[in-house]
Amino acid sequence: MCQIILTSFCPFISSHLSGKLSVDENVQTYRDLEEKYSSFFGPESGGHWKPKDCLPQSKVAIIVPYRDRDVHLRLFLNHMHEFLRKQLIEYAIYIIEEVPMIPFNRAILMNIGYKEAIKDNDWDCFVFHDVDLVPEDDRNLYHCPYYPRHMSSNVNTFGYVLPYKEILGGVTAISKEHFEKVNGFSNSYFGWGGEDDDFAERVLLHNLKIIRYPDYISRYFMLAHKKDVPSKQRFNLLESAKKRFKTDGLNSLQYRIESKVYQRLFSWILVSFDYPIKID
Ligand code: BGN
Repeated sequence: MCQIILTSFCPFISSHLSGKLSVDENVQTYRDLEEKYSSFFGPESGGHWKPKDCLPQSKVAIIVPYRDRDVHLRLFLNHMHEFLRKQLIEYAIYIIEEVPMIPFNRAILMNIGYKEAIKDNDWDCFVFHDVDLVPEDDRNLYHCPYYPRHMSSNVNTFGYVLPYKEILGGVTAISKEHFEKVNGFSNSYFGWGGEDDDFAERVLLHNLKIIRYPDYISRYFMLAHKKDVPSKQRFNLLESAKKRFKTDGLNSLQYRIESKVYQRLFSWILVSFDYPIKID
């Protein structure tokens, strides 16, 4: 006798949501965190979770560019796994780390995260996420609407005010289709600043809009850290952004995987890449 199992879609707005959240700033050890979440993640699950009793409506890869922010990562993992599970989506957290001693390039790390994540699963949505930002309201749904969404528009360190209209940094959700269409991020921005403005330009050049949640939902708490030194080259690069987007991005990305480990709470990918001898 054949048995038919009918499973329905998870609700778009989960009944587990509670609205405003507090941020737990107690730094736990990895061992304690793994213990805390052991009933949800197997030892090599790579921080990949999906609801058991319903079919998730979104498959979301959370891509986190990373270097040297161990305390932030632990606070981030603790906050995000709780937050994401309640939304009843399928998701995984990818930590894309750069080897030490080479100049930081946030955008290359996010492009690599995208390329590696699509090898694992048919993700339809990508949330590019700074490790020092955590959402303060769980009505901030991590999925991809038609247009790219700037999620972190109201950050405590900016007085919960949008700094400028085209900002697309911090936390950004974009569908697979649109990320491919805009050729991902530029690979050219070494050091701090500008790569997100370049990305915004790509998005707008492709006739896409940047959308946002209302202010009371898109609130984020930035974990404390020293301010990075802005790069000097970012102004020139931004000036040539329009000319570069077709040839500088996913289609020109080159990198080496130094290590890839599916840990319990995240997929960890250590990478290296070439960089110009002289960077201003
Ligand atoms: C902007 C940076 C962004 C950064 C935001 C918020 C530049 C380009 C210079 C024209 N842009 O100033 O990269 O996300 O601040 O910190 O530096």
